[in-house]
Amino acid sequence: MKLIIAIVQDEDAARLVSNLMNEGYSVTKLATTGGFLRAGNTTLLLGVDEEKFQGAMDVIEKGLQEPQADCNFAPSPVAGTTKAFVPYPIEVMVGGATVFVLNVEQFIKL
Ligand code: 2BA
Repeated sequence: MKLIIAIVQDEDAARLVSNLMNEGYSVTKLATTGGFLRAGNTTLLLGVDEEKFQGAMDVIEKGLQEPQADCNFAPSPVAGTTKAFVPYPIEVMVGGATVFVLNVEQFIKL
């Protein structure tokens, strides 16, 4: 079994969850925050059997927006303090997904 951890845009999350559920995958949706932009994103957790792994990845890939350049405001710590942040504009690629795939040692339901 594999654990897919997919960090996606909030805008893609509802569609991805629906598509995955419709295809018979179990999924957990977490509200998360990116460390760089400090903006909300969504992390999906899927435990899938080996033979269903590629199918799950295909559903995720098909449901994503194309990554595109976007101007965001990245917070930068004010010199001398760790508490105050001043946003500055930066162009980053938005969309797509960051996916980690882990081998699952045990899958237990109690
Ligand atoms: P954030 O950390 O908020 O990063 C958002 C986007 O900002 C990144 O998109 C990337 O395009 C840009 N970015 C990140 N760090 C940067 C830096 N030091 N300098 C310039 N630009 C930078 P993605 O790479 O697609 O990542 C989207 C989100 O996925 C990230 O949000 C973070 O929540 C997660 N992520 C990406 N790589 C990760 C990793 N290696 N470990 C854990 N989470 C990761």
